Amino acid sequence: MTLGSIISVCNRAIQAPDVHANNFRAHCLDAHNIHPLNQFARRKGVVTIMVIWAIAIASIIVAATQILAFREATIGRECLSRVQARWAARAGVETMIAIMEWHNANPDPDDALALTRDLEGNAFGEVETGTWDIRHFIDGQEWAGPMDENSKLNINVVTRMQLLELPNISQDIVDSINDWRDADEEPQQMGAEADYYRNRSLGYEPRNGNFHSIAELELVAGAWPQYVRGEDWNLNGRLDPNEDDGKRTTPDDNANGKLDAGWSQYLTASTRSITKSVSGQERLDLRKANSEEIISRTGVDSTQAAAILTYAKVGNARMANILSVPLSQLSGSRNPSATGAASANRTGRSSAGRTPTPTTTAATVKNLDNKQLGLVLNECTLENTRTAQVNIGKVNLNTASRTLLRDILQLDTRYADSILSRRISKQSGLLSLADIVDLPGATQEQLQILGQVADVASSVYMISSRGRANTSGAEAEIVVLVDRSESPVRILEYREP
Ligand SMILES: [Ca+2]
Ligand SMILES: [Ca+2]
Ligand SMILES: [Ca+2]
Ligand SMILES: [Ca+2]
Repeated sequence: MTLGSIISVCNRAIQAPDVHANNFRAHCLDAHNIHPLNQFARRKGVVTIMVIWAIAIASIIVAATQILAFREATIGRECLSRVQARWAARAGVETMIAIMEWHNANPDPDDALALTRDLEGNAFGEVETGTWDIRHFIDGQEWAGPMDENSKLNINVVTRMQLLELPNISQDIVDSINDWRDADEEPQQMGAEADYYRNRSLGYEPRNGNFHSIAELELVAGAWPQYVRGEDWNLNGRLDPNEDDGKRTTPDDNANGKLDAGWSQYLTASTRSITKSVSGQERLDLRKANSEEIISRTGVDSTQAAAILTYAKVGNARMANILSVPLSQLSGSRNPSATGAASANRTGRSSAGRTPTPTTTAATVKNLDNKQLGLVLNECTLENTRTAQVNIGKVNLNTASRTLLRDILQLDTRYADSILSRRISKQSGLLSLADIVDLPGATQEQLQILGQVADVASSVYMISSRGRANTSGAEAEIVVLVDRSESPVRILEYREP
């Protein structure tokens, strides 16, 4: 054996265990089907999937957070806009009330329209973040400023004949309205008292007293909301988009750009009698006053004051009679109302036999001149606090509509038109009812009608203030009913439709 052969055998002998080991390892790996490269790739794949999932989940979380944050930001902006619009509307309301307060503190008996003009002049205004606008409809025409509720007739004194002049009304509804407000439980001919409502399980009965709101009228049998509200579905005195789009949305309107507010444009339940005179003093109660007080407040002479005092002692004495009957004739009457004025009161029509025959002493009494008559009407009162009609406001002839005067109060057309012409021609408006006694058509009968239901001042206003945010244009509305007959001005009703 050569040296080379010996070395070769030794090398094989040395390498033999590794070969066996490698063979064994290969055998084991084969036995478990494990390959080192595959194992590494598999681990890498798992990690990759986990990373992708993590990224996906993180993306979803980020996206959801962004959407949430965006929505919250949007909601926040909308809330802010609504708050800005609401406070702009509120600023409008406060402005109107402040103007009323100022006029209460600074009354001007020589300008009956001063308050109306100031309210109109400030009907549109702005604050830092928004604007307000206040408007209303009367007789199909839109006006700036709050609605004068005294431009309407108070439903608690409206007569049967006047009710029958309302559109869409019928005898049975008129009777039911009377049953609702009269104290008894006796149904009128076609009316409805408690039994009617009980039998229909309506859950309410007639008030048997004065209406508290115009919406209460809708509880009366047959007085459907479409009659009471007409197109003014939310009773805010304004023409809203749904009230001028025909049948597309409730109510069913005629889409003519004008508001037809049904009975609510002629009737109100809110007006109060005004205890203060236009000069800002408490009205003088003629039933309790003495001669000196009457002379100093109205400028009448002592004979006239005595005649007024004599008349005021008559049980049914009314300012309407002082307006419509000359003092020389009035003072000779024991009770002018009993002779004919009382029947005029019931029907608004009768004039026969109203004027009593003057007595010998009454002939010496001078009739009131226009200025004296105006002061007696404006500064004094004969309101009977024991009647159900106490504290009910009168129609302000400075703001009443032509339709109300002609169609509902049924004044002579010529007389109604002459009243409207005079109030337009006088920049200061009608200062007292004495301003309408010398007009064409001013008969005693017509003056009786007006003397009972009309005056030249207003107590209650409905402020419909719409606020608008500057940034987004968002809108909010506040409707407030206020009574300015006393200071501070009182809020009778507040709503945010
Ligand atoms: Ca009744
Ligand atoms: Ca409306
Ligand atoms: Ca409509
Ligand atoms: Ca209309």
